[in-house]
Amino acid sequence: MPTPFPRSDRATGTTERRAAFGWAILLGACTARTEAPLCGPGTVLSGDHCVGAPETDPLLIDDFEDGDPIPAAAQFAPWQCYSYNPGYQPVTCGLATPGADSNFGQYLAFRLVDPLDGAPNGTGAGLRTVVGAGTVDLAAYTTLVLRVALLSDSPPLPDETVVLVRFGCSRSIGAIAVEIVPTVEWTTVEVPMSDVPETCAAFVDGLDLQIQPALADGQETAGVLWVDSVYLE
Ligand SMILES: [Ca+2]
Ligand SMILES: [Ca+2]
Repeated sequence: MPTPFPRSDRATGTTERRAAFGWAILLGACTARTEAPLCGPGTVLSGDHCVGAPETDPLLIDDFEDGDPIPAAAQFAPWQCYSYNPGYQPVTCGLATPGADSNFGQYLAFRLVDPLDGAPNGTGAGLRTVVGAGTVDLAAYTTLVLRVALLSDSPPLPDETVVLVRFGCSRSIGAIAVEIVPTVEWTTVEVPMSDVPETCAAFVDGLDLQIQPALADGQETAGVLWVDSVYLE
Protein backbone atom coordinates (compact mmCIF):
# COMPACT_ATOMS: atom_id res chain seq x y z
CA MET A 1 0.00 0.00 0.00
CA PRO A 2 1.36 3.45 -0.84
CA THR A 3 2.62 5.72 1.87
CA PRO A 4 -0.54 7.57 2.94
CA PHE A 5 1.31 10.68 4.01
CA PRO A 6 4.27 11.33 1.71
CA ARG A 7 7.29 12.57 3.64
CA SER A 8 7.89 15.24 1.07
CA ASP A 9 5.07 17.64 0.38
CA ARG A 10 7.13 19.94 -1.80
CA ALA A 11 4.59 21.64 -4.05
CA THR A 12 5.04 21.31 -7.76
CA GLY A 13 5.89 24.43 -9.64
CA THR A 14 3.85 26.01 -12.33
CA THR A 15 6.33 26.61 -14.38
CA GLU A 16 9.24 22.28 -32.08
CA ARG A 17 10.78 20.71 -40.92
CA ARG A 18 12.75 22.07 -43.03
CA ALA A 19 13.52 21.02 -46.61
CA ALA A 20 16.78 19.20 -47.24
CA PHE A 21 16.63 18.97 -50.99
CA GLY A 22 20.30 18.16 -51.41
CA TRP A 23 20.13 15.34 -48.90
CA ALA A 24 17.00 14.02 -50.60
CA ILE A 25 18.90 13.83 -53.89
CA LEU A 26 21.82 12.13 -52.15
CA LEU A 27 19.53 9.74 -50.31
CA GLY A 28 17.73 8.98 -53.57
CA ALA A 29 21.04 8.21 -55.23
CA CYS A 30 22.04 5.93 -52.35
CA THR A 31 18.67 4.21 -52.39
CA ALA A 32 18.98 3.63 -56.11
CA ARG A 33 22.26 1.77 -55.56
CA THR A 34 20.81 -0.34 -52.75
CA GLU A 35 19.20 -3.56 -53.92
CA ALA A 36 17.25 -4.16 -50.71
CA PRO A 37 16.37 -1.69 -47.96
CA LEU A 38 17.38 -2.18 -44.37
CA CYS A 39 14.22 -2.77 -42.37
CA GLY A 40 13.88 -1.25 -38.92
CA PRO A 41 12.60 -2.99 -35.79
CA GLY A 42 9.09 -4.33 -36.20
CA THR A 43 9.29 -4.59 -39.99
CA VAL A 44 10.51 -7.34 -42.35
CA LEU A 45 11.63 -7.28 -45.93
CA SER A 46 8.99 -8.41 -48.42
CA GLY A 47 10.16 -8.28 -52.01
CA ASP A 48 11.89 -4.92 -52.37
CA HIS A 49 10.25 -3.11 -49.48
CA CYS A 50 9.69 -3.38 -45.72
CA VAL A 51 6.32 -4.38 -44.34
CA GLY A 52 4.91 -4.35 -40.83
CA ALA A 53 4.50 -1.77 -38.13
CA PRO A 54 7.71 0.10 -37.31
CA GLU A 55 8.59 -0.01 -33.62
CA THR A 56 8.89 3.23 -31.79
CA ASP A 57 11.23 3.65 -28.85
CA PRO A 58 9.28 4.15 -25.60
CA LEU A 59 8.87 7.74 -24.48
CA LEU A 60 9.27 8.18 -20.74
CA ILE A 61 7.11 11.07 -19.62
CA ASP A 62 8.23 10.78 -16.01
CA ASP A 63 9.34 8.29 -13.38
CA PHE A 64 10.00 11.00 -10.77
CA GLU A 65 13.32 9.41 -9.80
CA ASP A 66 15.22 12.67 -10.28
CA GLY A 67 13.23 14.09 -7.41
CA ASP A 68 11.88 17.15 -9.17
CA PRO A 69 8.48 18.05 -10.63
CA ILE A 70 9.90 18.45 -14.14
CA PRO A 71 8.88 15.57 -16.44
CA ALA A 72 11.62 13.47 -17.98
CA ALA A 73 10.15 14.18 -21.43
CA ALA A 74 11.46 17.62 -22.31
CA GLN A 75 8.30 18.54 -24.21
CA PHE A 76 6.25 18.61 -21.01
CA ALA A 77 6.12 21.38 -18.40
CA PRO A 78 6.27 20.73 -14.61
CA TRP A 79 3.49 18.73 -12.99
CA GLN A 80 0.79 20.81 -11.37
CA CYS A 81 -2.43 20.10 -9.53
CA TYR A 82 -5.73 21.86 -9.48
CA SER A 83 -9.35 21.59 -8.52
CA TYR A 84 -12.32 22.48 -10.64
CA ASN A 85 -15.95 23.44 -10.08
CA PRO A 86 -14.80 25.39 -8.17
CA GLY A 87 -11.09 25.99 -8.64
CA TYR A 88 -10.14 27.06 -5.12
CA GLN A 89 -10.45 23.78 -3.27
CA PRO A 90 -7.54 22.58 -1.12
CA VAL A 91 -5.36 20.32 -3.25
CA THR A 92 -1.66 19.67 -2.85
CA CYS A 93 0.76 17.66 -4.95
CA GLY A 94 4.45 16.84 -4.90
CA LEU A 95 7.04 14.14 -4.64
CA ALA A 96 5.80 10.94 -2.99
CA THR A 97 8.07 8.40 -1.44
CA PRO A 98 8.21 5.54 -2.00
CA GLY A 99 7.06 5.35 -5.58
CA ALA A 100 5.85 2.23 -7.38
CA ASP A 101 8.74 -0.22 -6.91
CA SER A 102 10.99 2.82 -6.86
CA ASN A 103 12.10 5.70 -4.70
CA PHE A 104 9.73 8.39 -5.90
CA GLY A 105 6.34 8.98 -7.42
CA GLN A 106 3.97 11.91 -7.44
CA TYR A 107 0.94 12.43 -5.25
CA LEU A 108 -2.22 14.51 -5.41
CA ALA A 109 -4.00 14.99 -2.10
CA PHE A 110 -7.43 16.56 -2.29
CA ARG A 111 -10.33 17.58 -0.10
CA LEU A 112 -13.36 18.54 -2.13
CA VAL A 113 -16.71 20.01 -1.22
CA ASP A 114 -19.48 20.41 -3.73
CA PRO A 115 -20.83 23.96 -3.15
CA LEU A 116 -24.15 23.81 -1.36
CA ASP A 117 -26.23 25.65 -3.94
CA GLY A 118 -29.08 23.30 -4.73
CA ALA A 119 -27.41 21.24 -7.47
CA PRO A 120 -24.27 19.14 -8.03
CA ASN A 121 -21.45 21.21 -9.52
CA GLY A 122 -19.24 18.41 -10.85
CA THR A 123 -16.49 19.19 -8.37
CA GLY A 124 -13.16 17.45 -8.90
CA ALA A 125 -9.38 17.65 -8.90
CA GLY A 126 -6.54 16.76 -11.21
CA LEU A 127 -2.81 16.30 -11.71
CA ARG A 128 -1.49 17.41 -15.07
CA THR A 129 1.48 18.31 -17.21
CA VAL A 130 1.00 20.53 -20.21
CA VAL A 131 3.16 20.64 -23.32
CA GLY A 132 5.51 23.56 -22.91
CA ALA A 133 5.23 24.94 -26.43
CA GLY A 134 2.87 23.92 -29.21
CA THR A 135 1.88 20.25 -29.37
CA VAL A 136 3.59 16.88 -29.32
CA ASP A 137 2.86 14.06 -31.78
CA LEU A 138 2.10 10.83 -29.89
CA ALA A 139 0.33 9.07 -32.79
CA ALA A 140 3.17 6.59 -33.31
CA TYR A 141 2.66 5.03 -29.86
CA THR A 142 0.28 2.18 -29.16
CA THR A 143 -0.12 2.38 -25.37
CA LEU A 144 0.15 4.85 -22.52
CA VAL A 145 1.35 2.99 -19.44
CA LEU A 146 1.27 4.33 -15.90
CA ARG A 147 1.28 3.16 -12.32
CA VAL A 148 -1.48 4.56 -10.14
CA ALA A 149 -3.02 4.11 -6.71
CA LEU A 150 -6.00 5.83 -5.15
CA LEU A 151 -6.74 6.08 -1.45
CA SER A 152 -10.15 7.08 -0.18
CA ASP A 153 -9.84 9.26 2.90
CA SER A 154 -12.54 10.77 5.08
CA PRO A 155 -15.23 11.42 4.11
CA PRO A 156 -14.72 8.52 1.71
CA LEU A 157 -14.85 8.79 -2.05
CA PRO A 158 -18.30 8.05 -3.49
CA ASP A 159 -18.63 4.66 -5.17
CA GLU A 160 -19.32 6.50 -8.42
CA THR A 161 -15.89 8.13 -8.40
CA VAL A 162 -14.06 7.81 -11.72
CA VAL A 163 -10.51 8.70 -12.67
CA LEU A 164 -9.92 9.87 -16.19
CA VAL A 165 -6.73 10.03 -18.22
CA ARG A 166 -7.23 13.10 -20.37
CA PHE A 167 -5.20 13.95 -23.46
CA GLY A 168 -5.38 17.65 -24.11
CA CYS A 169 -5.63 18.34 -27.82
CA SER A 170 -7.14 21.79 -27.95
CA ARG A 171 -5.80 22.43 -31.46
CA SER A 172 -8.14 19.77 -32.87
CA ILE A 173 -11.03 18.37 -30.85
CA GLY A 174 -10.58 19.49 -27.26
CA ALA A 175 -9.71 16.73 -24.83
CA ILE A 176 -10.10 12.95 -25.01
CA ALA A 177 -10.70 11.15 -21.73
CA VAL A 178 -10.19 7.46 -21.03
CA GLU A 179 -11.50 6.03 -17.76
CA ILE A 180 -9.12 4.03 -15.61
CA VAL A 181 -9.68 2.08 -12.40
CA PRO A 182 -7.03 2.72 -9.76
CA THR A 183 -6.85 0.56 -6.65
CA VAL A 184 -5.51 1.27 -3.18
CA GLU A 185 -2.40 -0.72 -4.11
CA TRP A 186 -0.12 0.37 -6.94
CA THR A 187 -1.55 -0.99 -10.14
CA THR A 188 -0.39 -0.77 -13.74
CA VAL A 189 -2.84 0.86 -16.11
CA GLU A 190 -2.54 0.59 -19.89
CA VAL A 191 -4.45 3.06 -22.00
CA PRO A 192 -4.66 1.94 -25.65
CA MET A 193 -3.82 4.86 -27.90
CA SER A 194 -6.42 3.45 -30.29
CA ASP A 195 -8.90 5.05 -27.87
CA VAL A 196 -7.47 8.43 -28.84
CA PRO A 197 -8.39 9.68 -32.32
CA GLU A 198 -5.29 10.40 -34.41
CA THR A 199 -6.53 13.96 -34.87
CA CYS A 200 -5.92 14.28 -31.14
CA ALA A 201 -2.93 11.96 -30.63
CA ALA A 202 -0.91 13.80 -33.25
CA PHE A 203 -1.48 17.16 -31.56
CA VAL A 204 -1.36 16.54 -27.83
CA ASP A 205 -0.88 19.62 -25.68
CA GLY A 206 -1.21 18.06 -22.23
CA LEU A 207 -1.70 14.95 -20.15
CA ASP A 208 -4.02 15.02 -17.19
CA LEU A 209 -5.23 12.61 -14.50
CA GLN A 210 -8.59 13.87 -13.34
CA ILE A 211 -10.69 12.70 -10.43
CA GLN A 212 -14.44 13.02 -10.82
CA PRO A 213 -16.03 11.98 -7.53
CA ALA A 214 -19.66 12.66 -8.57
CA LEU A 215 -20.46 14.48 -5.35
CA ALA A 216 -24.01 15.29 -4.42
CA ASP A 217 -24.90 18.89 -3.66
CA GLY A 218 -22.98 19.90 -0.54
CA GLN A 219 -21.17 16.58 -0.22
CA GLU A 220 -17.54 16.44 0.90
CA THR A 221 -14.82 13.90 0.17
CA ALA A 222 -11.07 13.49 0.47
CA GLY A 223 -8.39 11.19 -0.89
CA VAL A 224 -4.94 10.81 -2.35
CA LEU A 225 -4.00 9.79 -5.89
CA TRP A 226 -0.48 8.46 -6.55
CA VAL A 227 1.12 8.31 -9.99
CA ASP A 228 4.44 6.86 -11.18
CA SER A 229 6.24 5.46 -14.25
CA VAL A 230 4.28 7.30 -16.92
CA TYR A 231 5.43 6.37 -20.42
CA LEU A 232 4.31 5.64 -23.95
CA GLU A 233 5.29 2.56 -25.91
CA1 LIG B 1 9.32 6.24 -9.64
CA1 LIG C 1 -23.66 22.21 -5.53
